[in-house]
Amino acid sequence: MVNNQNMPKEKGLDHTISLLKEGYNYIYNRKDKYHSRVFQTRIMGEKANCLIGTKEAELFYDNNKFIRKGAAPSRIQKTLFGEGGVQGLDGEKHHHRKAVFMSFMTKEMLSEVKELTEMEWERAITRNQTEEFNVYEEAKRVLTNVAMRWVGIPMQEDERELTDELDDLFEDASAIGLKHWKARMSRSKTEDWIKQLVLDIRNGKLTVDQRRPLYQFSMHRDLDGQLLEPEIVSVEVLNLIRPIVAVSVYVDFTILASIQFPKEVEKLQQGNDKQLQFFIQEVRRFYPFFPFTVARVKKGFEWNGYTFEEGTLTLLDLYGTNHDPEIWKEPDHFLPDRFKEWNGNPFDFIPQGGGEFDIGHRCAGEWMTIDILKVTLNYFVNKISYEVPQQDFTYSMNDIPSLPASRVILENIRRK
Ligand code: HEM
Ligand code: MYR
Repeated sequence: MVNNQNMPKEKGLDHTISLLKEGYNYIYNRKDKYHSRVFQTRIMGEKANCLIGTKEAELFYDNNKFIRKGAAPSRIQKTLFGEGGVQGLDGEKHHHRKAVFMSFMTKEMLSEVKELTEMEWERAITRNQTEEFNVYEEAKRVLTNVAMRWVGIPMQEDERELTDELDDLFEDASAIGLKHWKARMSRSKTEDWIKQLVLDIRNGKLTVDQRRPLYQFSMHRDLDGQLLEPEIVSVEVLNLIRPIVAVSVYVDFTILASIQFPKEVEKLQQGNDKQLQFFIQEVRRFYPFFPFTVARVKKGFEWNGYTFEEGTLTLLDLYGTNHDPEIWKEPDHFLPDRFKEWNGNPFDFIPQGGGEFDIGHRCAGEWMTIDILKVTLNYFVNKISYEVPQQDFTYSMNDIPSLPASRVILENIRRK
């Protein structure tokens, strides 16, 4: 049997350290080194194929060739994703579970997210009594409140403490040592708390809005007609709350972009929806956030002369594909108007995954992410004014996820 005869291989026993060192650029750097968009390396003690590019993304999202079962590293499941959730399902089971997520992404429920987001920014500005306004920290508080209300969890006025647990799940997703353990503890704590709500809803002790995800997941039945385990409901509800809070990372980069590219901000002053959309799309293309996604080869196959062996872990480079010069002119320039020309190809612009929503693993919350960011950008550009003190806006390419060093500090905020 041909054994990866043509696929370039990185020599050595393990390259996890290089992956951590080079971070978002690891796969991209080797594309240039090997002059190939497909190569093999070894990560966390096992063989791993790496892919980057449009055709390669199309291959990765072919459900006949790749599956998700057993793909995400266990430490990522113990922190970021949780165990037993939609990310690790395949085939009919995945389709059935994913449909629940997609059923929340209606025009009406997305409008509610937009209204909640603007309302929470108003509250954040009102409660801020200090000179300094830390955009990232405020965004996490704003979006925790948005997430709780939208998901349908009975809540206090302001869920400040909860923010501190939820951010551990994504800020320390790739951390090692103490931070990793803290993230695991935060996951157990938040899962237990939601599990109790599920039990209370099921035995009639707690009444919640039936249209909303907490109730819908609590009452959802699997393909065999059984209610989901309360633990699984908890994981799926957190699969909504956690990423809504994580949009704060993009909020921070959005406000950073508005400071760094003032010429582009001039185009936003009428609150024109299309221009806001182009700006947000470029933020999601340009700044580093979710580095790559993972799957396993379902059954051995040949592609472009390369052999993909059954079971092999496979990484698709999301950040790198969004910076691929074969797809994007001047990929390292921030140019929102490039999206005027973009044809909507589901495999070339993939900050939140590619392919289809319903039968693939593309991010269920992509439209919501764009909506939250558009409302936020419009609010900061057109509804408030502020000063920007000297600070350190640099961000690292090997912290995953990355953030501007100063988190973006604003001063003297007032309504326009
Ligand atoms: C999946 C990124 C926000 C819910 C994903 C995937 C990525 C991603 C890369 C995996 C794609 C794949 O493996 O093929 C992001 C980023 C976000 C974000 C960078 C910005 C914060 C959201 C929001 C929600 C959400 C706001 C929900 C309200 C999900 C779910 C999945 C997912 C449920 C699993 C889909 C599946 O396995 O079928 N996201 N996402 N995400 N995302 Fe997001
Ligand atoms: C979410 O909470 O689902 C959305 C944003 C989280 C980004 C965290 C980035 C860490 C990704 C680590 C690599 C994942 C490999 C499967």
